[in-house]
Amino acid sequence: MSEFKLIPNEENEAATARLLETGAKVGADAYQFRVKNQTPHCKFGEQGICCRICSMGPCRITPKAPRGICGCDAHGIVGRNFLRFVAGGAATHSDHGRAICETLYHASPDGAYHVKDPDKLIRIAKEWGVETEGKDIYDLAHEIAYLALGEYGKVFGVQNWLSRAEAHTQELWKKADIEPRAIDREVSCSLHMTHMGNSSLPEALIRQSLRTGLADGWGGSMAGTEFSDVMFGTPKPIDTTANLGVMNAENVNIVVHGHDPSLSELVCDYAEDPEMIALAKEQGAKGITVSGVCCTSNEVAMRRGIPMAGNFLQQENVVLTGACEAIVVDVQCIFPALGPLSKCFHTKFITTSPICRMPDSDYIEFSVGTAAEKAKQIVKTAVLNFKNRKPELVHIPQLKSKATVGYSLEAIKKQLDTVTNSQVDETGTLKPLVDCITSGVIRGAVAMVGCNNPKVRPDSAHIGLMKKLIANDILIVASGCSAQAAARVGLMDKAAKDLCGDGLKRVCELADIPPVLHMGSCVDISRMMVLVSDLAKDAGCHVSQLPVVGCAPEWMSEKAVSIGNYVVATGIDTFLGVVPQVSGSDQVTNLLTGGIRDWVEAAYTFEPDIDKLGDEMIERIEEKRTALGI
Ligand code: MSK
Repeated sequence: MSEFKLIPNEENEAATARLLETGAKVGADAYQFRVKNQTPHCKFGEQGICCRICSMGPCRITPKAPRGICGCDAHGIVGRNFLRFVAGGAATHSDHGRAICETLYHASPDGAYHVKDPDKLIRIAKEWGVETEGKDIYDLAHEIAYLALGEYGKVFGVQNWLSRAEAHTQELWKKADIEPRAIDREVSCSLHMTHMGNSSLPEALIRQSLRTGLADGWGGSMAGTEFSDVMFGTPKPIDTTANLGVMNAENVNIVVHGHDPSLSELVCDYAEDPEMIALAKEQGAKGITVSGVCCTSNEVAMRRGIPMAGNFLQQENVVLTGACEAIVVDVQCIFPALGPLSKCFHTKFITTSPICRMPDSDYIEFSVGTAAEKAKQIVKTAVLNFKNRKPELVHIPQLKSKATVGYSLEAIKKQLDTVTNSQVDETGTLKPLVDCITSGVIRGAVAMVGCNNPKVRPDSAHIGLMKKLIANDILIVASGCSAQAAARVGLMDKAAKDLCGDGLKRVCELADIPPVLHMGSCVDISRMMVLVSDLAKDAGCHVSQLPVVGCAPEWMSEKAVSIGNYVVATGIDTFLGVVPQVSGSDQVTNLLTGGIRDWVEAAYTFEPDIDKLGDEMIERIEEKRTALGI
């Protein structure tokens, strides 16, 4: 019998309940109460059959009113709403990627941002046909950043990174006419297509949804990932800890939250500055602890081992500990509730981006030119706030797990090379993984991604599915809040191999890896796209033939649907535990769950019963193995 134990979800829930008691003392609101006020949800909205695209309406589709005032039916309305949802997600990820490119454009040896992985920069330059010989690395960085920014508005042609895909995938994209052109063009075209009086044909709307998703995954998100690696270092395995117990009652606690590592990297730097630590001691603290929430947390955990306090639905909990001096946010997935909540405590809620302005926050605008000085100001603000803490409100749940994170594609290949002792070139190989899958030691792999959603018991679907999959010898790569769910309970502890089937356990031991590999933040799902493409190349088959599926069991954001679209469009069957708002149209639903298979050789499965969702994923993986004859 295994000795290793995960933190049971009940303990996490008990910790939340205890924190809500503190909240009640100070009159704090929390999402659990707001959910009650918002349910039951509007049925028209849930089914996607409410149209607010022009002001003749809003129009809602009912049996008595099957068409809106313009004559659009349920299928057109649902399809348009879905495409707008995807465009929102693609715009958001891609704008994050653009900000990273701009930061790289301003990197300099004596500035706040540097080129930490010059080899990766040179590899990308060669991939893009840019001469590297004899060039200063910063000149090259600026040249590549400029070209990358051009990908957002390129006049002709398709996204540069598409050439990374397996040849058959590229052919499918061309044939289906879904190769993404300029990133901004796909978002803009989606808004154009869905304007009153344009497309209402489901097939055209879903085709553009896939194309826009691809502009994100193989465009904007990939830029975000690749150039973050160039500036902040390509992640490699590193030990850290996760769950609320990483906050330290004796220290100044700074929590970084959001997505863009440009801010959090510098906050981490200044939190280690001896001047700041001395100041913290003067205030009565023993030191400074930086921890993270959401994908900013993933970014700094992967590169620096900064502990992970929690995922999306933990963001209020970090304030409810009463021990958070500052929650510092950049962009995306930030509850506006943090403003009023922080006011119930001594916590400073510090917003930093013109993209994410919120009431009841202290706004310290962060930009490339002033980054160092603003990061120092933020850390100092947090440190000086320690004295305002109310000791009687401090309660940090003592829950903490060990985690090994930092499995970029490069790191995975390197780890495999170590096992086989093969001397491969700088780009490495996935052949040992192919061998494990072919022999059946590992049955397949699942990319677990996405958010929390109060429609699902927080983290229960992520954790339940991961436990089931690893017990069935299925390797997991995880990102975003799914990765944090795994880390919080211990699934990224190498000792979690004891929860695996015999085959996967053996692989974990040989390769010295945990069974759930942390591949990064939301934008880093682009890493997974290159991973499956390289896997298909090394296996000599198409991506859609691999025993690999994607899953977002608790997703909630527009970004998640954009991700789903590029994952599925890359040939990976994608399983969702929260049904998208498309059930009002059987035509759109049938396209997404079946029809698109004719274009991209993959489709969605929507299944809110998490046990069934797990069974269906395993079944799909086994079907693929049978089809391959392995
Ligand atoms: S943070 S998009 S809640 S994964 Fe990337 Fe988590 Fe979803 Fe935000």
